[in-house]
Amino acid sequence: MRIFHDANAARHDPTQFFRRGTLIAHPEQPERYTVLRDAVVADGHELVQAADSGLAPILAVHDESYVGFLRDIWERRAEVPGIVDEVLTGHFARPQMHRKPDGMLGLVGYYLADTSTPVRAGTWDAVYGAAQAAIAAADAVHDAGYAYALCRPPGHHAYADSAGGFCYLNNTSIAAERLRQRLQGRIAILDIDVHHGNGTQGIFYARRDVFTQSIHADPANYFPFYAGYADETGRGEGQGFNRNLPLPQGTDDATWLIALSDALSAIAAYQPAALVVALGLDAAADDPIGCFKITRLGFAEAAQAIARLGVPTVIAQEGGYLCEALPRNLIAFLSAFEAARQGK
Ligand code: SP5
Ligand code: ZN
Repeated sequence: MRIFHDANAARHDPTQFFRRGTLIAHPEQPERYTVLRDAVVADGHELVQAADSGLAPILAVHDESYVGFLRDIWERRAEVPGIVDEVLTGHFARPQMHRKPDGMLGLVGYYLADTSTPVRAGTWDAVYGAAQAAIAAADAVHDAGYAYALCRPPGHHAYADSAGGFCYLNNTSIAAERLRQRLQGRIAILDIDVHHGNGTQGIFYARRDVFTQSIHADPANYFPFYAGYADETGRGEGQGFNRNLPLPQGTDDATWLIALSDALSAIAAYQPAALVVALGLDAAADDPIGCFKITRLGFAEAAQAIARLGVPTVIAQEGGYLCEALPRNLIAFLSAFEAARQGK
């Protein structure tokens, strides 16, 4: 399978984040990229540096001033008094506080939704590269039928105008919108990261031309808490085109695969021109921040079932944190997907 990546992925290097009163090591480490890259290369997949398609496909999903903020904030950090190694904020805008300030100090709390998304020296280059990997994979499915985007940092918690949950640009959504424009057809997104794809839901919530579904841990007591419930089904003309399948913490392969099969039936009924799989591997049993018990076999079965839809598919990397199973689960997923497509 072709693996689209950008060599700048490792340049985003968050060190710590503030979790319930304590600073802990940041789980979204550069090694996630190198471990996954080395594993796919060792398994014989073809590594391709993503072409640079510029800002236009990013701006097709994201707010222009938000993207400008992400691109420029490191260079303009002198405007945020006291910043040394990273731009991070302890103040946050809330929905009822709807004034957008002019100054950078206020803007950091307007655009960054939590303390998991610092901006450091290499952040923009990595974030931009991750989006380009998603775009390049979308452009590749025309002839290949499927491709994998090794996106880092991940994207599905990023809304049109905010970063959060380790995410800055919504790579999955950027790929979906790119496919929609290129194919002039309806696009389905299937998010199997253990966390609800709240940014992706938000981006497409009022649209029916992109059908979003997410299978994840019940947000009642799990990140992202404020979205991801089963009664969130879309708005306006998008009513009925968002679907959440929350599952209890501790969910195992059997339960997860039943929910997956339910989601796949809905995709088949929608008859999309293409599919984007938001592939979080943090549903894995030994993931350090996950809460499901998905095994390597579970990921392989999921890949096989998804592949059997026979729809052109972009697989975009979302979460999945450093542990022994991380590279093994990616290889299992990609191999099973490819084998099912090639009728093996
Ligand atoms: C893309 C993605 O998977 N984002 C996840 C964001 C989760 N944010 C909450 C993290 C809580 C981290 N707990 C760390 C425990 C380390 N031992
Ligand atoms: Zn996740």
